[in-house]
Amino acid sequence: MKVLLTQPRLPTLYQKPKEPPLNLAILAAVLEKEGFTVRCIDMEAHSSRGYLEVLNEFKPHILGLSATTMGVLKASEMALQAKRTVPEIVTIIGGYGMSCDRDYVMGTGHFDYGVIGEGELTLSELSNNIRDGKPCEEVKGLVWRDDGKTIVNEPREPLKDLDSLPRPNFAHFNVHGYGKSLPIFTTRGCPYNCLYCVVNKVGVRGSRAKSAQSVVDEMEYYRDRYHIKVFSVVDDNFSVDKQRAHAMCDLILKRGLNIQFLLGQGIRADNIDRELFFKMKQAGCPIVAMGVETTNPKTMKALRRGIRLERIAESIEDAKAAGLIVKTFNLIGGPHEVYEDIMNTIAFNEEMKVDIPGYGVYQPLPGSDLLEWVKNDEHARLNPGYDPYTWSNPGGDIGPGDIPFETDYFSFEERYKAYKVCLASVNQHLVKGFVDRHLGRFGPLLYPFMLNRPAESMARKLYLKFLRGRIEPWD
Ligand code: B12
Ligand code: SF4
Repeated sequence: MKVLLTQPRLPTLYQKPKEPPLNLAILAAVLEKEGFTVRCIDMEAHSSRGYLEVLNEFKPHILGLSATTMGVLKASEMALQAKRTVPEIVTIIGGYGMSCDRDYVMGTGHFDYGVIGEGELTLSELSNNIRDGKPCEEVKGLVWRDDGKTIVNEPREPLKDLDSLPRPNFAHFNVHGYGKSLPIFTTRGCPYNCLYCVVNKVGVRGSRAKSAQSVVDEMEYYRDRYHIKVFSVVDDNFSVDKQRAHAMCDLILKRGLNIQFLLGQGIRADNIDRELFFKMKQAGCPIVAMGVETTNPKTMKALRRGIRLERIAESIEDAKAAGLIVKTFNLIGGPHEVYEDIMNTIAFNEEMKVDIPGYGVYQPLPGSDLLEWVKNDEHARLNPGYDPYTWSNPGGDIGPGDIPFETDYFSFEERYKAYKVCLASVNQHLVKGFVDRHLGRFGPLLYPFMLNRPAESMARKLYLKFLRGRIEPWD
């Protein structure tokens, strides 16, 4: 039986994907182990004609689509196209979009089944049942339609032993056509519960980890098979278990792997210490990202982050002392926050000499507690034009109408203004960082020539080009 796995293309910040998709690679490996003939097509890297060609030529019995919230509508179009091309095809949707809002997704009408949470076991059981002509009512983690109604089966327990999974199969992709790195997961889930985060919608709250040995074996395999030496860790919380993180670094060093691993997706600033930063740097980690999000203690509390700014500052200092490039995530306009707080956040990043400060607006995504907060707080209101299913930020920029919500104390206009100030500060910051790093003590002499709008944006472009592929595959 033939299965086609795919994900839609979206106009996002990222012009071209830098890495083949891990979600499709792991699902492909699981299905292959069960004896299915699998093909993958990553629409981020192919034209829609390519998709139709594959449908016509491969004629899959099952189509598995992966989508984030922003990808659901495109995925639905693709499911419809598939049904028109191969009428008997069974369409299955999985990923964050489905896990966060099953009614909306199943309501689009072109998916036969939806999978909530981790997909490996559910997709494999469902595909086996389809192949063997067995019913699907008992398959845990599955959502399906019956007579126009959405039926939700019993949830599936999260996988306990991540080491039992097969190695993701990247042979389905032109690995070298993407970039210089491959994505890898070493843990799943997160024990925290931040207001704006949907990570625990896939799986349950808490963290599970692969053993150090299995992670390092995987890296070694990819290095030998594809000559890939850079791995981006997509974990939500890489160092929840510090001992395991140490063991992983020790093993990389012991085997003399000579690889790099990037923690650009972020680690919790309080799940790490100076010793681990130094060890990570020694084992080949050049960059680490940490969430700052806000400098206002009341907002920090409302976001349920369970961390203080002082602790974040301490970790930034430790990471810098270890020689790591530090990137931060900062958000604009959380509960209680006003315009001046954002200026403080910029100042904090500058004082801490953060190498790559990143700023974004909050997205009250379906399924998130933030959306409930916006809907229920008497001082907050959603932008009537905001639709999470069509929201995108092509080129990494958003317009004044793209701010998802406002509060009485921080209006849409002020939020947009703050966003622009943040972006300008990032440009200045990157220019200064570049000049300081590469031109040493003579660098500051160049500030008067470089710190103006056109020079800054040119320098930012050059700087990001320089970084790309070296330390951060998707910045
Ligand atoms: C790497 C990554 C990216 C990469 C690559 C994404 C890709 N699809 O190839 C890049 C940088 C391109 C990217 C871009 C974006 N991302 Co992103 N990304 C991630 C990240 C860190 C890891 C994804 C991953 O590979 N996980 C490992 C795999 C194995 O897990 P998984 O994808 O969840 O898949 C499992 C299940 O979901 C399920 N499943 C998934 N697909 C399918 C399909 C079927 C048929 C079945 C049965 C099951 C199934 O089974 C899988 C195995 O268990 C996640 C956060 C995270 N830790 O997961 C955010 C995350 C997915 N991204 C997110 C967002 C918002 C974006 C952007 C919109 C950012 C932007 N502003 O531009 C874009 C949109 C991209 C798109 N095409 O939709 C959000 C999604 C939120 C949501 N509600 O949808 C997340 C959750 C981050 C967050 N905390 O908010 N992203
Ligand atoms: S710590 Fe990070 S991954 Fe965990 S809930 Fe908070 S934002 Fe999400």
